[in-house]
Amino acid sequence: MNHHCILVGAPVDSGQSNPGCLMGPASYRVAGLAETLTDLGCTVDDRGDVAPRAPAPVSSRNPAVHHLPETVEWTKALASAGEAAMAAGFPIFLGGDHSLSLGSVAGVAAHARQQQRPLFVLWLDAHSDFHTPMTTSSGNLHGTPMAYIAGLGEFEAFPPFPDPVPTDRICLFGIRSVDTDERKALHAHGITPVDMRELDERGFVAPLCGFLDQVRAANGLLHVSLDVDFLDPSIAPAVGTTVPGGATFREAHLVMEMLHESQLVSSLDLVELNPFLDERGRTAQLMVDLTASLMGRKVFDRVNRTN
Ligand code: 6HN
Ligand code: MN
Ligand code: MN
Ligand code: MN
Repeated sequence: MNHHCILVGAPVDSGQSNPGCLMGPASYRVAGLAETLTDLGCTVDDRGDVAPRAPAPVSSRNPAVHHLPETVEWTKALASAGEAAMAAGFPIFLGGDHSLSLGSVAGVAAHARQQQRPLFVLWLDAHSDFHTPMTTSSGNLHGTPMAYIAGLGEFEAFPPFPDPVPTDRICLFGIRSVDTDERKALHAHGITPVDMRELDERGFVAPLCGFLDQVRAANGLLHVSLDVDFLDPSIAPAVGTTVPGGATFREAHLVMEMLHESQLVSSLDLVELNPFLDERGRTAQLMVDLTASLMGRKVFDRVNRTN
């Protein structure tokens, strides 16, 4: 794992309808993300917030879709910022709603292609985000990045995804809200999310280890996209799309600690934080603490771990 962290602010608010995610990057900075990483021995390069170009007048054939031009420009700007950051270190994208991953993962994928390394994606989320602009009924484009990354479906004015990630390199983890059209598409493409039912039954360790083994065997790069709503709303209220029954405090930290021990993660999105909905900064603080666990913070150095 690269310990030169590149912070890429992505104050994207166009992919959903609950204003406030644009304050996300500022909230992470106030919560001390850079200082926390520095304390862990990382070096930190905060590149500030990405600024997209003025949107061109493009419209969707689906009348429900809103802010398509803005989201397309964010995608382009974040793809180039992301590719540059990958070349320099370990990018952490500070969202911003989840539509930012249309761009962040595009940049990461372009870098992976250049390095001739297979890219894997771990999607920690209540939702599968597997709509396309054609199938979304909410019109919220934050519900689409996973299909874009997999290269599936029509994405209208968006640039073609650089190097689509095959479905067997994608792990949707923590899922507990899937729309009808998403379910059909997931079935059609043979994707079985690791949903909360499976995690209840098998625990978090075995499914995650299985996926990490795949990444290791392929010498892959691993992008992790952490949506605030992966977490249970009782510990992470600052998100517009809360779904009950999410990961607990310890389950979420365990995932991050295991990711750290794997040494496989090469980039990270922190998405969907809406500071306007937070309670005394507790969700922002939790997201910073989870990032710290991913970067190696622990209470005790364990030796001889077997899994
Ligand atoms: N997220 N499936 C719902 C929709 O509006 O398409 C919710 C999407 C949530 C998006 O998790 O980033
Ligand atoms: Mn999401
Ligand atoms: Mn979500
Ligand atoms: Mn480390």
